[in-house]
Amino acid sequence: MERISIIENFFPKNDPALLQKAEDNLPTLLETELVPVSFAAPTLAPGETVRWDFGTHCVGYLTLQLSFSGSHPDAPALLRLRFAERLEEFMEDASAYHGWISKGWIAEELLHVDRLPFTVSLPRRYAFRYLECTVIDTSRKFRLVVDRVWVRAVSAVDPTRVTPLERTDPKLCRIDAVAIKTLAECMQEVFEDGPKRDRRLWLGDFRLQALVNGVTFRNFALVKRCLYLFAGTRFPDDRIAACLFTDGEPAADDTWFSDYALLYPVALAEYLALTDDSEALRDLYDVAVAQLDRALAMTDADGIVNADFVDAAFIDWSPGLEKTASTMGVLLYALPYGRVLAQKNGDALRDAIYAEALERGRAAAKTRFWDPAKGVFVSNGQISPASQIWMTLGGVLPEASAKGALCRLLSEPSETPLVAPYLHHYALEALLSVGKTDAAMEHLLSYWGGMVDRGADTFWEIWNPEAPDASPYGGTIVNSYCHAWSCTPSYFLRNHLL
Ligand code: RAM
Repeated sequence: MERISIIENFFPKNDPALLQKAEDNLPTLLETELVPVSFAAPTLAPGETVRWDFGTHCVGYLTLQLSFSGSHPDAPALLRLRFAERLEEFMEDASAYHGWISKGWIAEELLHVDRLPFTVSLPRRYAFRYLECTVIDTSRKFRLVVDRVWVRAVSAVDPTRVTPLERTDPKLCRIDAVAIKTLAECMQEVFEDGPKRDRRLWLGDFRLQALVNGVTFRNFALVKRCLYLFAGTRFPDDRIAACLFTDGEPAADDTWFSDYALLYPVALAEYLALTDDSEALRDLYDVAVAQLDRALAMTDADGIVNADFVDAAFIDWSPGLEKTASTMGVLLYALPYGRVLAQKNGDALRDAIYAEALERGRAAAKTRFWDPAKGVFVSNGQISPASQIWMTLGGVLPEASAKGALCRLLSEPSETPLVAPYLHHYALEALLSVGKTDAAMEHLLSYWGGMVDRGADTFWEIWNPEAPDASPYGGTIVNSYCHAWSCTPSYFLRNHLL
């Protein structure tokens, strides 16, 4: 399911004052030295392989201290290094990957070491727990000795600073710990979506990370930095990009996701609720409401989001998903946050416009999507869990009526099942919004608990228990196994469920 946006001659609109404030909130990364759990300096002949387990997921820079045994080396040592977040990844064959995102994400290196003894520090940052080293060749005269291996691990936060959950089901404690570790690994100079890939600031992921951060690390400077980055480099017409490149000069990607853009005012309102940062309200208000204003301008005569807006929505990686109802739901979900911002900023006119749009939009959505005979929301002929989730979150029906459709669709097999933990987050949020606390807890235990049962140290980018080997990219070798949008169990457990 390719999803590539290329806009010729795309020049983001940069606001130096906003970018400077983002820069002022750049975190200093904490560094920790990590070594494999057990290590006995191996002597390796050509063709031999050794694997090390660092015992925990690491994001950082690898150093190998190498020497030799035998005669003086008369040729380079040629090594292949492979990094894996899960042990299963070593079963993958890089040459068999022909997907639509770059092979450059495959975590492998071919290394020539011309002089021995030598200490090699890799310049690239890796995300992994396991490391494999294969000696492809030395020469007849010598063998390679690995004297020491270590990682300079980096993160903006220290996960041990968050008080672990106690006095509750051990499985829930484990899920919470894995979620916190996932978030910590993704908290670098920005909230990255995944430290293996794409290693950048994605808006949909960011909103969820900020939620979890609010009940764990409470690193609001990093949230502020990211809010300013999104506003500081945007589309020339003020749309907020779906993601930003922040390694180097910040630059908006030429990709716009209509649903992600709507989450910007949501994230800003949530940030302000926790910090009361009046400077941020002043600086970011116009950009935030511009996202809602554009969405409203892209509705049809009935007030339903138009086809262009729907085409630009992400919602989930579920192939074949019809997204009109879901995208409309995101708009209805975001409007009340827009009202909060307008009220905080004394913008009575906008508050009234959003209130009216909300009322009209909910009524239109009910007429367009709700099928009273079937008791479900139908989006252009398709019945999907995603539509039920977002229509529920959009408040289209009163709680009691929305509940049935939502619960049924989440428990029955579907042709368009939820794929990414991102949409599972909103499934949980929807269940809680209609008072289905037990169902939310069950869902959390079975979905995120399912990853824990399969040995997850950090939560994954993609997990569909019905199709465990699925990848939206055309190969699991580029899937990320420490992915920001999957870290929200801690938010639910710490804020709602326990
Ligand atoms: C991928 C990343 C990111 C997500 C987008 C939609 O490239 O996994 O997390 O937000 O897709």
